[in-house]
Formats: sequence, structure tokens, C-alpha cells
Amino acid sequence: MKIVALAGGVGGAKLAHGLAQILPPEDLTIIVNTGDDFEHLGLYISPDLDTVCYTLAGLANPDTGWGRVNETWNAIANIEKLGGPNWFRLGDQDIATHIERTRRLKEGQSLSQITRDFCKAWGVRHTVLPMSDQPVRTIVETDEGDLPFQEYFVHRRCQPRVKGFRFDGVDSAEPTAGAREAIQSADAIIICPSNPWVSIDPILRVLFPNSYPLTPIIAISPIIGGQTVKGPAAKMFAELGINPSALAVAEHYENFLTGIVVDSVDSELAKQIRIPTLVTDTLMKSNADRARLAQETLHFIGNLP
Ligand code: FO1
Repeated sequence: MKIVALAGGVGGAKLAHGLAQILPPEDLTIIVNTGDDFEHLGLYISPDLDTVCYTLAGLANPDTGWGRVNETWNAIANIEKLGGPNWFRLGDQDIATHIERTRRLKEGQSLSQITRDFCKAWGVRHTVLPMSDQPVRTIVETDEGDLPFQEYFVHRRCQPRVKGFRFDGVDSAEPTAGAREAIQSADAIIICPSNPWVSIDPILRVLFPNSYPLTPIIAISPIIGGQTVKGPAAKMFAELGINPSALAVAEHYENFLTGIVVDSVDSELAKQIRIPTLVTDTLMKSNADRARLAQETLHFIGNLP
């Protein structure tokens, strides 16, 4: 079965890793959000792409989910000592990724080409693609004004109240060629348990600007028992006046979703969802959990009416 997975950062990367443990490289393409990308310290940072690649490569920091395992922090400590910005924690190994990516971008290479080369160097055999090679920038509209995503997420620790979202550049951003081809030949599209508002919506806007494909599209709810494992998705739903729940996730995607996977704690709520629903344990604490959830999701897709 050929699968396209749409992923944001940490939660998305975990399911992508589960799928990669099961599917051969030719059957899995992971299309990643780049709305969180930004320039910092003169470097081009692509947090979700790096999180997905590091996770697939077994290089991710298990404590944070982002950044590198066995990391050291000498560069950022010295930047701090010199009075530079230290709110975005770049580790020493991670900085090498950003320096080399920035160098190649300046040479005129595309983000997708660079990602392909980096994946090869890190031993990632499945295809990881940015959603677009053109810039899309997520802006969080808050009661304290419009904030670029990382400013809201990391610098302001998601504290400002959310009023809406904007994806600057989205109307002129083209999907990467590989993404287009993968979608055309996919048997199913899996929306990983990433934030619907800021991780998945930008990808959907780039890939499907006018209409959705007929391919089955299945989402895994990132909301479990009204809360998120990580990140501000539940807070965002609440601040936008929507009760955060797996039902709200199903309704968020209702125009095109074929099926949804929700956690066992939401089994009662699942009865209110009007599309095929798989109820199972969706918390991914170990590599085995990731593979099991991926396997169950593929089985669910295989048995869809
Ligand atoms: N998230 C944080 O909460 N604090 C950080 O200092 C931070 C640094 C960082 C460095 C590199 C990288 O690839 C990711 C990093 N993240 C950090 C995570 C990132 O901002 C978010 O997880 C994503 O943008 C949301 O998916």
C-alpha cells in the first residue's frame, strides 16, 4: 500500500517513524510542514523537517522530541555570553545542519534537494519532502498582535491568546514535484497526529488549494481526552471557542476526511463521530507503540468501506 503521510513536528514524526518501521521506502512519502521555518542568527531553520528526519534517523533527542540526541550547547551558551539571542535553543550538532542548509540555499539549491541529500547522509531511506520549496510563513494572530510562529511558540511560550492564523506566501507556494507525484500514486493519505491549525492546515492549503483528491484521507487525532500530548493544539481550539476533543478534530477536517483514529479514552465520544472511526491506544511512548499504531492505522485503511 502506497502511503503519503502529512506531518508537523514531534507527534507527526513519531507516527512517520512508525510507518517507516513497517513500509518499504518506495511505499512511504512524508510531506512536512515548513510554515514553522524561520531565519534566526542568520541561519535558515526548518524545525519540522529536522524533527522528522532526526526521528527517522534515530538521531532525535528523546527528551524534547526536537533537536539531537547527545547534544551539547556550547555555541548557544557563547552566543548568550556575547549578548545574542538565546530563546531558541540551537544545539551544537543541530547548528551544523542549519549552517550547511543555509550555505546550500544561498548557492541556489532547493530545500527538497537539500533534504534529500541530508536524508541520504543520515541514513534515512524513506522519502521526506518539504511541502513546498517556496516560503510559507505561519503567522499566529493573537490578542497581542500578529506573531511569527516561533515567536509565538518558543519565545512567548504560546501564552498570547489566539484569534486566528495566516499562512503568508501560501497562495503562491507550489507543492514540491515529489509531493505532487506521491499524492497522485498514493492509496491513502495519513494525517499524522500533529496540530491541525498550524502543522496540517498549511500543508493542506499548499497541496490542495482548490479541491481534495478522491484518495482516502485518514487522520490520527492529536487530542486525547481533551488534551494534547505536546504543544498548544488544545489551547488553540479552546481560544477559538471550540471544545478541544477528538470530535473537534474530526469536524475540523470534515470536508474531506474518510476516517479517523482516536484514543481509547475517547471511546464514548467516538460514537458521535459520523465517519469510520478506529478507537485504539494512540499514545506513542516507545518505538514499538509507533509501529503498532502505524500497523493498526494501515489495517483500518485496508478495511474501510
Ligand atoms: N522548541 C522549544 O520549545 N524551544 C526551543 O528552544 C526549540 C529549539 C529548536 C531548535 C531546533 C529545532 O529544529 C526545533 C526547536 N524547537 C524548540 C522545536 C520547534 O520550535 C517546534 O517543535 C516546532 O516548530 C513545532 O512543531
